[in-house]
Amino acid sequence: MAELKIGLVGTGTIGRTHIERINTRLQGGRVIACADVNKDFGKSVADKFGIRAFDTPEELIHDSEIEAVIVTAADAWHAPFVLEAIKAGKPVFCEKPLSPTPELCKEIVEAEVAGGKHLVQVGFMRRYDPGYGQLKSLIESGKYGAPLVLHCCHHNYDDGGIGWKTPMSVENSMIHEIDCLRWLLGEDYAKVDVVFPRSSRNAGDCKDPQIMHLTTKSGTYIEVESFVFSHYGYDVRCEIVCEEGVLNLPEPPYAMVRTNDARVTPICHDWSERFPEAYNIEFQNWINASKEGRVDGPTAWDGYVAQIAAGCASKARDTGVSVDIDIPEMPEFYQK
Ligand code: ISE
Repeated sequence: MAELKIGLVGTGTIGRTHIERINTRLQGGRVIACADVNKDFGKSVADKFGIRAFDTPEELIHDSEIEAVIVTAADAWHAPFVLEAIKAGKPVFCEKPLSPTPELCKEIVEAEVAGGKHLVQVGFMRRYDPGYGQLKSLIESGKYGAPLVLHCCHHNYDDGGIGWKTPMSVENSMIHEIDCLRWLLGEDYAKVDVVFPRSSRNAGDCKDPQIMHLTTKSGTYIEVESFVFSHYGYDVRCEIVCEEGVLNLPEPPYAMVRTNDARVTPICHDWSERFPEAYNIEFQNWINASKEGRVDGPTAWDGYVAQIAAGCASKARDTGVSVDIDIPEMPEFYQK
């Protein structure tokens, strides 16, 4: 089968890692072109990878040579480019979030449903992490009974360099847990609140850490601790207390070194070091499914629902009270 000809829109860090990943490590697809709202920058990235440059993302999306689109532009640009790809009838992979606002996610859902073709996949890559996959199989085996409480933590080394703001802990960081835990547990959320413990002296004007509490419709209780300026490493943990057992997300298998009166086991520095396998599997699946005209990853509906929950979490954070999460009924189009 011929290689899927992919065009990438938004040539920032994550976009460039996806070009590199697809063109050097994966099979069946090739990023043959890119574009950026900053035309000259997009051109410099195209030159670096030896691929075609387009003057505008819209021209790339509608070009007849491009068979599928990846959107890795800044968050606010996701919806316009995804809608354009739907208009062009092309499979489109959009980095998370589908859009920062639930209203625009809804517009994407409506456009996809109206077009009658499954085209949109959202980049919630934790669903492809083998560790989370093991947790899902263990839950679904039923061997340990129902999940009752989840203790999760999502620590970044220090994202201050990119102008981190207090709302981003929910909207940019814990959005991963919002999607992944809903997928893991197989149910929607009922309510959320967010609290601020004492803030770290390293967090500048930001409230950091932040703790988000989610309750699912069946009453499973989740706490997620986000600590962006952790100043020690990239650390993602998930412990699931079930009726007859406790399940823990596996940690990356680094060797322990005995040195200088200490036992030392490294911790990853950032997401690219922690989740490379998840990204590889995610994109290989996306390429394979796109060639067969399918979407078998997180859908536009998942992106929309995650954004509704994130919107409620943001409201809870800003008002200091718990917020009910109302999820509309899933259209038949998305029911498997
Ligand atoms: C970033 O955008 C990511 O997606 C990372 O996975 C997350 O850990 C980080 O907090 C976000 O800023």
